[in-house]
Amino acid sequence: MSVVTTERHGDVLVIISNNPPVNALGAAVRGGLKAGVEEALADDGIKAVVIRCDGRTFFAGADITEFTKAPVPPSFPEMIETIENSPKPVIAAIHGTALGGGLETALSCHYRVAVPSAQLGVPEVKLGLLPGAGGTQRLPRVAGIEAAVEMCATGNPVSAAKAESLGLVDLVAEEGKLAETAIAFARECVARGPRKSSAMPVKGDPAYIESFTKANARKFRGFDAPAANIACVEAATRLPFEEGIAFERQEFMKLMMGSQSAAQRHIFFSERKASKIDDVPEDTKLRDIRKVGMIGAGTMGGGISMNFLSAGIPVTILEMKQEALDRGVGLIRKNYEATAAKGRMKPEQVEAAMSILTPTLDMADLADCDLIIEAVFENMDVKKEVFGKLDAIAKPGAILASNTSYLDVNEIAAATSRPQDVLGLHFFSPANVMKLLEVVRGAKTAPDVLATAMAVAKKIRKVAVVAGVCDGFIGNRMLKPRQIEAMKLLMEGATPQQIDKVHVDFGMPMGPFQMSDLAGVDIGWHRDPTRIENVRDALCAVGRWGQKTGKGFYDYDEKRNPTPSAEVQAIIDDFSARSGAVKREIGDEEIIERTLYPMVNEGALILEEKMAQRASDIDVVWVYGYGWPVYRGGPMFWADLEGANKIKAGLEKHGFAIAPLLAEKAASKGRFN
Ligand code: T1G
Repeated sequence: MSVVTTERHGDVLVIISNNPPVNALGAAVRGGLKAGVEEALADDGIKAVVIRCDGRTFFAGADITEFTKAPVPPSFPEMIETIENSPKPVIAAIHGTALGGGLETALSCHYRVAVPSAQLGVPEVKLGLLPGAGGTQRLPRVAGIEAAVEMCATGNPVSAAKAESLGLVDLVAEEGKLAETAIAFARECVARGPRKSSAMPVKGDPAYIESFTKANARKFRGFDAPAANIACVEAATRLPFEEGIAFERQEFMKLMMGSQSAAQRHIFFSERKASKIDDVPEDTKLRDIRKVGMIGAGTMGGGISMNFLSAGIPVTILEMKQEALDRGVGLIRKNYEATAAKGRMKPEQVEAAMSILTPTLDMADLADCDLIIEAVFENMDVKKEVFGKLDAIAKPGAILASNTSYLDVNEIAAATSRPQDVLGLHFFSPANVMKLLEVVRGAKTAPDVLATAMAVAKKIRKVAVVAGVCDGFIGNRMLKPRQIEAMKLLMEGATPQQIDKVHVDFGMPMGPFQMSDLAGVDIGWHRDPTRIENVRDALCAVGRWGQKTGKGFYDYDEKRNPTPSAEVQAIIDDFSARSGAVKREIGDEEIIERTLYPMVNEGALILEEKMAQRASDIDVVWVYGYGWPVYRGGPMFWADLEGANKIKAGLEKHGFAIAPLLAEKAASKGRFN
């Protein structure tokens, strides 16, 4: 059956796309829309046209999977021109998410009707692209310069109500009455006739573009696409429409041919691929997760709880002492209220979330929970004791999860009589903010438990990646060689600020030492200030525990701005002298070779040991868990661009043992992804 059909409703022809899952505008859909409009023009009995979609959403954009294939006509411009040049009014009926080429198709229509729940946006910038079907030229004419530059450069959608206020939507229909409302509205438009967006004057103040660009310079640092989007909108303010379209096309092709868009599209699909478990059928029956138990109301326990509360899932939170419990519950409320103060949450939503949080000091209150997560002190004996007790209390079939960041989940599971119900759920701090969730699969974790965990992750809006049981799972395991080498480079003459700058210039949000100060230099420290065996011990011994004490590898002012410390440099120099290391000038390239290449090497080992299902999963972990620049696609995608042979040579130069899989890729000029 054709993905696009037409229905005649009196003098209105309705063109319907049915191309699940998101009505992507692949060639068949474009062809169907063009043919539908031509059918309407050839029929004198038809006075107006409605374009709508079956399924969950209006067109969600071009079919991204087509980008790497030979183009199939009709092209977007051909389809868009057919619609816009129709002498009979064409109305877009929008529900779900009208995104990218979908919104551009709606903009080529003469009028737009949407239901209140609809979202309209041009998220191409998130794929390293820009709206390449006239969006950057029509939006400034229909919605105004301010909205256009914000929508194009950030990729954030607007609601139907906002769209109506902008003039992007002409009528908001009642939920469930979109089709009939659009048909009736189409009839009203017959007398008004077609209204071409491209013929409208650009509205708004071009000066806004410069202020917007300045205000977002930091956020767009390193990305190519935001600037290109802004340039296209700016072109619309001074060029005739057709010249603006030509400029847009030129800028679109530049981005499409660049590595950043390939990287960002890689992450788009990799994020979705990560949710699939290769050896667990997609139709595996899931366990019902209606109530969650949280053991530990500290920073992690509170943050983890918020994810479930925000998704409307009740949480019973357990602490040992009333004071700790009260502090934890208070911190959850404080975090919600801070979000509400920024306008990102309504006060009633805060109360709704808090109303389904049940604090307790009695583990027996977790007996009816379907999923119980522990976030207690990171010590194996403590965790085994907790799971032993849980085993006696939790109902049969409850999923028992540890939030451990590196401990052996199999050993924890062995402390229970139900290892098949045990796995790791490694949240990243702050747990209510960071998107990444490493789902750690124990040797005995049941397939339905794993599948349920992945489904719950999606429900609480996390990006989940399955990891095997090894020290540090995926992310922290790759972080380790980077931190070790960074410390060695200090002994050989590099400074913390030099190493951090190389990483920040690469696109990371911070370097190894800034990260250490943020997380806490004292993590894993033996806490004996008289035992000083390395730089870290020496820093901790003098209270340099990181940002939380106002000083770590750097000194911090009240706004937590870092400045290099002479005291730290003296400590480094002292250990360097004692280590016998020969101090020398160290170049940035060597820092990359000795801190990023070993991560790729570790990633290759992770793949060989099947601690990750696929290289793209490793990329997702680093983009969502550590801020690896999405325009570089993750460590393994970046390694493919660098070339395995270049990475192997760089590692050999510095005496690293080469992972067999990396050696294999180098020899065969193969790629990880
Ligand atoms: N093309 C192809 N496949 C797509 C797709 C697209 N545009 N969007 C989604 N999918 C697949 C996705 O891979 C997944 O596949 C399934 O649909 C469900 O998606 C010319 C150049 C619409 C908000 O950037 O933001 O138009 O894993 O899991 O969470 O100017 O999908 O099931 O096999 O994400 O409900 C611009 C991208 C394209 C929108 C729905 N459009 N999509 O989210 O489901 S470029 C976008 C999304 C463009 C023009 C330019 C989301 C969604 P599978 P999902 P969801």
